[in-house]
Amino acid sequence: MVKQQLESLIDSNDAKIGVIGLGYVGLPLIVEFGLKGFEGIGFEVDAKKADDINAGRSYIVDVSDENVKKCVDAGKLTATTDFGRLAECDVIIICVPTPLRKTKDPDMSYILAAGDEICKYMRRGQLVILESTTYPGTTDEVLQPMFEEKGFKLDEDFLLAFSPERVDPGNPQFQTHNIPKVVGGVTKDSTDVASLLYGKIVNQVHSVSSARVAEACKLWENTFRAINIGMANEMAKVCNALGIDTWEVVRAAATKPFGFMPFFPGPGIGGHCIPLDPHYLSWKARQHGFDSQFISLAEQINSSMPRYVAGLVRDALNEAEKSVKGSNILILGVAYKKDIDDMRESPALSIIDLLRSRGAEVKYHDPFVSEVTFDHAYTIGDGEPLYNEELTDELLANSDCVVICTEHSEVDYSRVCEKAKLIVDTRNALNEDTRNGSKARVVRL
Ligand code: SAJ
Repeated sequence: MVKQQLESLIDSNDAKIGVIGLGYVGLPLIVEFGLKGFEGIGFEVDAKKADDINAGRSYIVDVSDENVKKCVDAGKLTATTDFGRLAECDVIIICVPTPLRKTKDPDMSYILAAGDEICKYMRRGQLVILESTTYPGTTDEVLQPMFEEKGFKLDEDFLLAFSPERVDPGNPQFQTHNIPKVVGGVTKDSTDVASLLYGKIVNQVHSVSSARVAEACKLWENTFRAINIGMANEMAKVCNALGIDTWEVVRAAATKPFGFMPFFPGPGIGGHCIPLDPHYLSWKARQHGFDSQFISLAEQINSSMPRYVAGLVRDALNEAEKSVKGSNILILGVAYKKDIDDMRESPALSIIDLLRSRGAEVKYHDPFVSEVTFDHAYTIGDGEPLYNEELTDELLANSDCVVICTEHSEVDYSRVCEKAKLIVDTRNALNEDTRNGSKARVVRL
């Protein structure tokens, strides 16, 4: 049976590992296998990425050029756009994007494309693992039939499992080797062999009884965050209405040593996980006649935050007898969270759009983001990109309002408070001393 054959190859580190998609999930994964002595082939549709890898260059913040080069030079890593080489692999791990369509429905096109490529070159004796975040049932309802239609039988000819990616880009404490790995096979043989494989590169493998359990686990993790962030945002609105300092409340609640986990209000949620993953779960639940209200309520509250922040700006300018229209507004920090350059789903884009639609002249400063482009989803303005402005004293002094959307560590907030007239702080970036010593009026979420 294929189980024994693969177990033997994995035990001896001779299993050849194929990874489809060398992004922030796939590249760290294939390099981790390479450093542990497995030969890996990375499959990319982007020839430039493949060329970079083969030249020993990394384009992912958590993967060093040194480690890529070490694997390439040792013959443990090759990147290619030739999917025909999938036939050489004993293990194939799919690490492709799972975005949402504009209708908030799952976009499975990348998984289907990867499945099609695997079908073209599949041979007996392969283990296929899906890591892309997706709705429960994808592995056994979508991928399994694709392979069986080619005449392959599960357990006899191939194994199939799901293992959620838990990569947290830029996290200094947790990387591939020390993040527990959940593994669920469509069959027990699949679970056993996939767990044996990951046990070669991670300290802790948590095997579960099915691929669906593993798929649901990942969505639970990130839906948990989306809902709790939504609650923090609603609490900010309540505290604001009651004239209570939101941040002081949540900091006090966080002193509870059990039964509480602090989440913080913000200008909305960005990134490629939290705004999207819950919709994979609610979409699937709806197929079974269940309406997951928590997910839609969290979405409503979280996506209301940009408009709420624009309202804070409007009211703060009004206090200074100014209108939004004609005001110079500086957005401080546009990335979706601090100290990274990722703009995906960043709420700052919506805030810029809303302020521009009310006639404000909007500029931004973000040390990590050189240019902000507005796709068709952001209709206001002439669609021209915005470019990062140098944070000069003059820029601060000429701004009628500075909106802190992302609290990058390297910004000198004391200088911002010294030179600006009005600050709307959506991240509690200004500590009490800075706020109390501020020449600028400070309004907070
Ligand atoms: N946010 C808040 N308030 C909070 C926490 C986050 O407004 O209390 C906002 C952030 O500013 C951001 C969005 O929500 O715009 C998402 O933030 P996040 O901290 O969840 O960061 P992500 O999107 O990078 O989430 C990733 C996820 N990792 C994986 O899916 C493998 C998530 O599961 C991790 O828990 C998270 O990183 C993390 O903890 O850093």
